[in-house]
Amino acid sequence: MRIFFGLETDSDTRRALADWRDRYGIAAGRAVPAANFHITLAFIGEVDNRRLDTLCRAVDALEPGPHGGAGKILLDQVGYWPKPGIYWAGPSQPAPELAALARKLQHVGGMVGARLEKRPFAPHVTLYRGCTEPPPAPAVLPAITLAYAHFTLFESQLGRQGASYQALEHWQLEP
Ligand code: 3AM
Repeated sequence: MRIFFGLETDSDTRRALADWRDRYGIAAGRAVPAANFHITLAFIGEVDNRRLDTLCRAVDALEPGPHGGAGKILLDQVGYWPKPGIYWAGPSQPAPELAALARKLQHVGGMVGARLEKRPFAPHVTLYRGCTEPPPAPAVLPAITLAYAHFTLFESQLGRQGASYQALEHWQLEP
């Protein structure tokens, strides 16, 4: 199975992002279904059940402190990355706690064979895929707060309708 760690979005955040996208964030590409909105922390890739179990137990064994705490990030900017062809919403301010968590999860992923991500962590919610042209600058930027109190291990299933994500396991973050 194909897996990654990420932050889920709650229904209010999903709705706010979808509303902003409908009004201001139009792009020539495939709109990601709001149910799929998430922030990837660490992409792991293909694992079998044994590696999945090893990975989960290694995350369990992380000290509670280093998981960092629950927090919030303000999604107040948008961007376009031509190589993956995605248009996204993300924070304009650095999110050091989240970056530390992402690094830790990437490191744990390395134990089951995941490739280490060389690019710096850039938290983002993908709004459109398959954008071959830069989207027009929006008239109004988003200002949407995503609060998080846990992180999630997702399975990504690729179907005819595109990807769908199943939450396999959650880990709480300190309040
Ligand atoms: O969070 P976003 O939408 O940017 O593009 C995939 C998606 O990113 C990315 O992992 C997230 C959940 O599927 N992804 C897919 N394959 C990848 C790979 N080989 C990858 N990220 C890094 N390396």
